[in-house]
Amino acid sequence: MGRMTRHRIEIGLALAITLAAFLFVALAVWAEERTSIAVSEAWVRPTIGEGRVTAAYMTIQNIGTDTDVLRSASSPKAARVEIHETKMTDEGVMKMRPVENGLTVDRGGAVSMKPGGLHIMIMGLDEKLPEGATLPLTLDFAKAGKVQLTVPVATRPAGASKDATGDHSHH
Ligand SMILES: [Cu+2]
Repeated sequence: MGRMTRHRIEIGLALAITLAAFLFVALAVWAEERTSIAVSEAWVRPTIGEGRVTAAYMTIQNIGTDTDVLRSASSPKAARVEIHETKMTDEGVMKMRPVENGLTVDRGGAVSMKPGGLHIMIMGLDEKLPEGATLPLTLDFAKAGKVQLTVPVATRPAGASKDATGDHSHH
């Protein structure tokens, strides 16, 4: 009798594991289908002194089937988040301004945000951002919807050494 019970438990357990495996695969496929945006090498600069302003950089890849537009960004830790572009004016002065009508990421393409160029401007932070901390950031795309990120606070991208040897963003 005791042996029978154990056997049943084992069968039950095997079924549960199988079911869990099926669910896991189903969820993974579901997530796969919905993912059309891949963000890599995201980093945000530490704040300086009592400053509560900083900028975040990253590479946004569109691995979906349609062109998408990054419409806005937000963070629960910041009052305002804007998509900015730094450009040299005719007078030779570096100036940054908000990107009008969102940032287009072509199908199969990538947009690289780097110091001196495109960046995500973070204003009105709740607190200092020391190196080693993280910042929650949400990107809102026209097609892909909201993409949640946890961005490490650092003075350079985590995969910085990769940039020196080659560039994976060209296609
Ligand atoms: Cu800016």
